[in-house]
Amino acid sequence: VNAIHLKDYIAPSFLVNHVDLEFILEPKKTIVTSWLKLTRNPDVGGPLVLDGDELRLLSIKVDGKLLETSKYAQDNSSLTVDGLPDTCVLEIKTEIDPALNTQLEGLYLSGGNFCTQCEAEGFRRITFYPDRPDVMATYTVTMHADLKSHPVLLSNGNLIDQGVGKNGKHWARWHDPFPKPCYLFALVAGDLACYEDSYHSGSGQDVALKIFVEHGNEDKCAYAMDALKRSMRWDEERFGLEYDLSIFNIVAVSDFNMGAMENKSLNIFNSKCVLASSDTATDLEFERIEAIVAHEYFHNWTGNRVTCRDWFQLSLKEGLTVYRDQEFTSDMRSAPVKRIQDVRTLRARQFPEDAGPLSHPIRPETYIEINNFYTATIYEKGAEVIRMMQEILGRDGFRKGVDLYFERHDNQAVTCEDFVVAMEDANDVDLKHFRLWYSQAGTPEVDTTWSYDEVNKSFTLNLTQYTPVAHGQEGKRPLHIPMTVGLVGRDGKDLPLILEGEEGKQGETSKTLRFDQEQQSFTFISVDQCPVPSINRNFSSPIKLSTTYSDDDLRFLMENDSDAFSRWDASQNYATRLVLRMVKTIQEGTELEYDSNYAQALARNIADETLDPAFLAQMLSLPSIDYVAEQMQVADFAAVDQARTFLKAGIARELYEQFLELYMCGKENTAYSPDAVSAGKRAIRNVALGFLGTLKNDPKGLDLIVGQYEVSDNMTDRMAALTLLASMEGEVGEKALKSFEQRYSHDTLVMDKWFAVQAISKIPDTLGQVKNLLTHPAFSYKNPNKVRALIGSFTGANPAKFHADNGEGYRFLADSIIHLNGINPQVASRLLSPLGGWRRMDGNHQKMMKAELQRILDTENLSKDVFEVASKSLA
Ligand code: BAL
Ligand code: ZN
Repeated sequence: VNAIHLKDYIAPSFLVNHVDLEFILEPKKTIVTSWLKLTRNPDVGGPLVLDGDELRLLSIKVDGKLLETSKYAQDNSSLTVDGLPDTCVLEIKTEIDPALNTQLEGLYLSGGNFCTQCEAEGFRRITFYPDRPDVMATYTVTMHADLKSHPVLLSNGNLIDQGVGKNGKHWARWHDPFPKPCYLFALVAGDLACYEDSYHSGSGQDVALKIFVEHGNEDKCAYAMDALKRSMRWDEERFGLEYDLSIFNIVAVSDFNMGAMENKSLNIFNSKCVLASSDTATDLEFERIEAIVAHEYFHNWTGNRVTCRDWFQLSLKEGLTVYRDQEFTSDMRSAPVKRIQDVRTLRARQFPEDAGPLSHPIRPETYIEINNFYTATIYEKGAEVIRMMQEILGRDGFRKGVDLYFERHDNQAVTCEDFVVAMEDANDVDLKHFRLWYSQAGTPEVDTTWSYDEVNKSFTLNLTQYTPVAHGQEGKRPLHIPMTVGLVGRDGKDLPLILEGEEGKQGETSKTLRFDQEQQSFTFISVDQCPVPSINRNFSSPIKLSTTYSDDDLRFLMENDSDAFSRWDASQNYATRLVLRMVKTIQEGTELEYDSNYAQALARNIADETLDPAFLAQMLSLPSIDYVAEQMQVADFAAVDQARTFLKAGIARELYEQFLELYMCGKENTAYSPDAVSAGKRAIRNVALGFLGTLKNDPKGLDLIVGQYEVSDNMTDRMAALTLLASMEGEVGEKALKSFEQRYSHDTLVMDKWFAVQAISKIPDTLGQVKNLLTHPAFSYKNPNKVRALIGSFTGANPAKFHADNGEGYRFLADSIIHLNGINPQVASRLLSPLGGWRRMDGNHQKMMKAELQRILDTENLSKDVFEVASKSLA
């Protein structure tokens, strides 16, 4: 298996000026003809090499003349044509079988409809082509299909012609005037309903907006459409970026590897990320739909108009676009709550990745299968790196940099370096040291100590940074870390900050320090009392912070920090500390003791009526089992689960009345609305219900949960209750699950939730239940959503069960991956990561996990996707 290296990049030998494509669409036999207008790249010699995967070549012509077989050579991944003139039209006819395509890359069928997924390298499964993002061309696409079964025919750009043909066929021709790489090509042919609206841009252009869905789902499109219109407006206002065509289409399909895809003017979405109604989607799903619709729309500029030179630059478009969608959500909803959610995700997914065998920088240097690099590092850490630049340059400086980036690079395929240079040039700054974030993997660990000088009234903060050796990368260097700090005085208010050497400056209350050496001290002067420092406010840098806070300091910050993120983080920090102390007690075999100080600090937050309910819900949410276990040298998931449950029940007992009151007072009589304020109120009520639900033998709590399940008028509340019930043994849980199944058996997306809730259940034999569900008629290995809901939820979101001492969880995951390898390698490989965490387990668990990884590697016909992740995990 060959690895591909960034250092080997060479420009393409031929450029494609224009592509004409014709599709004769039949499920089992689709004929694709392409006419490529080629020009030799004057800088590069060599033959034309086209990529191709599982294609049947029918014929090749050059300028209309059939090419003799001696003039080209084909192997199972490429077609090489030598001796071409410097400019010519190459005509290639191929045959493909969309019905057989279970990988869901290239052209495939979902529910009888044709659709495509070409990023990263799916276009080579449609026709022979230089399948690389630095080859950009305009496209004209003609589709022929059966009129009755496939009345809707869509591709990128504008519809320029259409007609009815013979034998019940019809055809349509689309033209996309913007040059694009082939990964942004899309085609849809199917029987779909259309939900329409329109948008009037700031400069007066009208854009027709259409969302295509399976018939019967038209009533679940309104929220996505509204999110789209708000995204379009926001991008004009925040970044001065307007849409550039008069039509924008979204198509929702049930079988999709990713969340969605930003194909030029024809976004294709996993239906999970479009369809929502109060009865079928939770508040978090509404929020996710809003974010993903925005994300794909924002790609029109950051990704499509300016794209990536090669796939090592993936974070150029993904990190930047995630940053943009995060900012959008912050503006639409609560900024602190959004920041907290994003940091939770980063800590849950990216930090472990960066500490594990698949650690890679946001601009990787090598890969075997690019599909394995659509990672939390490329996306979420990539967004953090962009956010740090905005922290360093200020909002206006950052905007100037973005403007210059588009001025220079519109319609080009560029690199991360080009983006950073635009930031530097627009602001006249040097980001030389900052660039290290692009090439150095691993999460920096920052140790802090501090001292207060009573006599000189000065406060000194000492920072030390260290990045652990990550897999395959040694010799880490100190990074340029923008570290935002504040000093909180005894009365809970921020003190003015004046750095030594900056006397005479007006004291701000938050300051971003430039921390760029291994060790650095910062002294603040005129500090008239001993403060508690608030460090890495708003998570100004993606680091792990280690501090010498006392429990009292953490409680103080939990109640006083003016920075909402740091206030929440103090709560997480404190709870993590308590759980870890209890884990030790469990491991030592002594009796657990409950410490009520934490609950009392929470109680004072509950009593603070100025707090936003959505924020309070975050304050009251304990760190996850995974997060706590991540802080241990040797992870002990069972003990963490036990300790966390003990803490949660203790808090529930102590604050019983407060939780009851939160629950009762938050009750609203108005009809469901998915807006952020209403969602925040539901969130706090459901957090309160979750605490009450931990109390065994509390009939009142149980009544509330059962009652909520039965009477709620929305999926958020119903699902919150069902989640609690599904973890209860016996009739009460079974009854609720049965009723849910009956109620929603017609709705495949809601059934995903039904599978997932059983996979994360705490009942004794969760795995047995999951295995039984594999034979449920609604489950299918061919549908990625189903696989993720059932198998992925068990292996990825139920750590205490997955790591069961008998190794059954590991065996189940390996069996699933081996089976899925032959169906959909991308889905199989993404399921693998829990097994990669073996280094953090005890010897017995390590042995079992490694044996399963080895069993996967020994499988015949292993895909590149699974091979890469399994072999790196074991190495
Ligand atoms: N480009 C793949 C899907 C996304 O990140 O939008
Ligand atoms: Zn994206």
